[in-house]
Amino acid sequence: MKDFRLYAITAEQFHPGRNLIRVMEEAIQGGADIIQLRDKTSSRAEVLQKAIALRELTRRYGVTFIVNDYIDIALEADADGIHLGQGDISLSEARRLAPGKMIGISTHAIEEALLAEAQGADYIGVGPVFPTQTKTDVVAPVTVGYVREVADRVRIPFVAIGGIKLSNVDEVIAAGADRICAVSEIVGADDVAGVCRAFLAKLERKGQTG
Ligand code: 3NM
Repeated sequence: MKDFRLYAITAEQFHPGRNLIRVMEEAIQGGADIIQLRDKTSSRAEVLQKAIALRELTRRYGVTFIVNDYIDIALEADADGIHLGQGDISLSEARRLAPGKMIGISTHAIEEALLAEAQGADYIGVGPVFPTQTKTDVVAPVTVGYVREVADRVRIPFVAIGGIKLSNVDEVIAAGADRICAVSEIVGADDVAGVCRAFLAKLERKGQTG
């Protein structure tokens, strides 16, 4: 798996009137190094069309491309990987259907994180760290305490997610997160690239101070 630090996820409701591909290109130009297509409202045909366009964009920049939920679309668009929720098909079933693809899974408790690791996930999502309006079906915030526990006990890569803003990311990083995902803070920004650069500067500062 190609490692990553700043994970950006599509959420078109936060940039009405702005083109999806253009917004994600700005995120990449700001340093986002993994892009996920997450679209729970469009038709399958529309999701496929967006996946093909994002595949072309991410390939041009050498950035990892993940599709949420749709394994068939991930395969058809030749994405690098798929992202699963706890209610989706199992990791082993996903592996069988999509051999060779990177597989990530959202986790909301340490038991889920350890299970995902034992079952061979390539990475896990850890969240929602803070309250979020972006994902409506999530459990209560897991808090930075869960980030710290995962940092201590899980050896596979993890990405902290949920309500993460430039204003609160420092405490997430201090809790042990080396990889961050922010959705509304990135795609809803006036200066998408600038917000990405600011997140990366904070992550890099941590790297320098140990
Ligand atoms: N997954 P924002 S929270 C897509 O906890 C997603 O698994 C989550 O959006 C999880 O950065 C979330 O706008 C939404 O709060 C994060």
